[in-house]
Amino acid sequence: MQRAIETLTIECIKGDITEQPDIAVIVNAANKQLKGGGGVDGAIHRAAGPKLVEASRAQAPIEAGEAVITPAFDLPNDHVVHCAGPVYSKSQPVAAQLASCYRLAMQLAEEQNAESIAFPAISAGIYGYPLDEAAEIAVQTVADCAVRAQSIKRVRFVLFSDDALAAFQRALETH
Ligand code: AR6
Repeated sequence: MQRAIETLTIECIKGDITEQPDIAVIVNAANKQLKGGGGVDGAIHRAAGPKLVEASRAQAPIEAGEAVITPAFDLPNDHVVHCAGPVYSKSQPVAAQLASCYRLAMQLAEEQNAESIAFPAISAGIYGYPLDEAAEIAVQTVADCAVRAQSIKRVRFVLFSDDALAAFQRALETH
């Protein structure tokens, strides 16, 4: 499904973020050391080749909620934004860090004059963020960025499971 908010088209699809050749910037759910890992991070590093880890580690470490940008090397995209999402915690307020990942990724993509960006469900895998909460923050933050978006016209959430797709669709429908 997709929705238009201001000049942005925001869409949710089920798929693999390493297979989005029509998208300029893809976003990685990385860790603070930017050294590769499992989940979507592992898939992105495998598809991009070994130069990606050199380029990302050179900018490490980062804090939760921060992001850096590298070339995409062997991926069919121009750039990869690496975000360190927060580890979910009920006792600590980490929503602001998750929102910061989406906001900074949008900003870094704008600085490259990118027309499109694709996000996975940051923090909603190994880092344990409940899907509905993660989806709500993702959609809300991207929609907030729509007012000042200039180069970016398309935002694609690429979800790896039916559950994740359903959560993001609900968040986008009710926004
Ligand atoms: N395309 C799109 N989404 C994917 C893909 C893919 N190829 N593979 C997995 N997902 P996770 P996190 C989904 O665990 O929670 C790594 O080790 C997955 O189903 O990748 O932010 C890093 O190095 C889930 O919905 O990221 C960090 O140490 C979502 O992507 C840590 O995991 C995010 O799951 C980050 O954990």
